[in-house]
Amino acid sequence: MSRTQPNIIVTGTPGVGKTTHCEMLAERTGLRHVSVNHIVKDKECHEGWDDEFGCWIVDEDKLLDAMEDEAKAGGCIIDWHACDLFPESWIDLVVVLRVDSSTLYDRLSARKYPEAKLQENIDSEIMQVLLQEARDSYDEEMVVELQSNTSDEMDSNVDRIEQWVTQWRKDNAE
Ligand code: DAT
Repeated sequence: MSRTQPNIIVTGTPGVGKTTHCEMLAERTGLRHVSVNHIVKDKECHEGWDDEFGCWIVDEDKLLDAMEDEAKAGGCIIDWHACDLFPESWIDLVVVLRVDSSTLYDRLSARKYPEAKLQENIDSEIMQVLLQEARDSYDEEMVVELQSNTSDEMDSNVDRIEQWVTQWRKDNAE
């Protein structure tokens, strides 16, 4: 069965602006903001807490099971710092948000990240880890890289994705 609403992944290093973008997009498009962090926690799709990295150790099979019905129904804006685990058939667009390292440093310091975690995330952003993961996992036409340093950039990103959703709906109307 084909979806009547698209599924979008908004991904990137922690602090790039995923949650902020997803909330604005959900408001503008009527699609649902699906926070994978919340699902991992609420539906216990994990094998415990990793003290060193300060995050859940995700059980990907459980997570995919927990998300399958919602993804198949369509209309999800999936908010997560990884994208390679989702089957390509679930996804219509992958947005990778990017940010300059000094801006990222300020945002993660404001979150009081421990130094090692902060540095690891900045290195990951500089090395484009998430962009590469997206390009390796999805058709290149599905992946868009957008800058997220300023509110102007955020506004223009949200406009652009909203336009994409409008077009998708036209193209997929019955
Ligand atoms: P993420 O969900 O990727 O961890 P977030 O949405 O929580 O990121 O944003 C982290 C902080 O940075 C938050 O205080 C909002 C701010 N921010 C995000 N994107 C921004 C942008 N493009 N311009 C200005 N501030 C931004």
